[in-house]
Amino acid sequence: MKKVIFMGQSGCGKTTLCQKLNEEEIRYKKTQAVEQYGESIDTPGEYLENRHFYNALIMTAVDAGIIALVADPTSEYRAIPPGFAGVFGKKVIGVVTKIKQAGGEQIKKAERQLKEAGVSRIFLVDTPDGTGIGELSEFLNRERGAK
Ligand SMILES: Nc1nc2c(ncn2[C@@H]2O[C@H](COP(=O)(O)OP(=O)(O)OP(=O)(O)O)[C@@H](O)[C@H]2O)c(=O)[nH]1
Ligand SMILES: [Mg+2]
Repeated sequence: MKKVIFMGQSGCGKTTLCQKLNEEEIRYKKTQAVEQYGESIDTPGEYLENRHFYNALIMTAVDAGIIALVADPTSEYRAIPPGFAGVFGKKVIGVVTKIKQAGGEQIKKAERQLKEAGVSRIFLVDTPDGTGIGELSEFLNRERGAK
């Protein structure tokens, strides 16, 4: 089974995604360290916000088959640098969260950021109510089944 690792700025929705995909109750909890949720790996937002932690992210990603870069369209802060997907040498997808909260322009901007980071495809979700989660989940299950 390939694991998926989620990376993105604090509050972008990584833990919520891990809980939803693992069919757990959604409970807010600030992520302090790398955590496993079934086949998902959750990372603290600080790992992406502080370049000193990039190596920790890259080392943690060794255990994963797929990288998911998560972008919060409601935030002006841009944590994912252009070309970031290239450092992993693995399949990298993008996830835009909070699409029910965000405006159309904000969503477009988040998608642009992910494209500039080099992701191969983008999923639009609103995790708590499940919008877009079925598609993401099916994609991940298919990828995980593949060798
Ligand atoms: N409306 C909406 N709220 C969301 C969504 N995803 C996450 N949230 C909310 O955003 C807040 C932060 O979500 P988390 O999943 O804890 O964020 P995180 O990326 O794990 O943050 P760190 O652990 O700090 O790195 C929580 O209150 C979530 O309920 C979404 O898709 N839509
Ligand atoms: Mg978290």
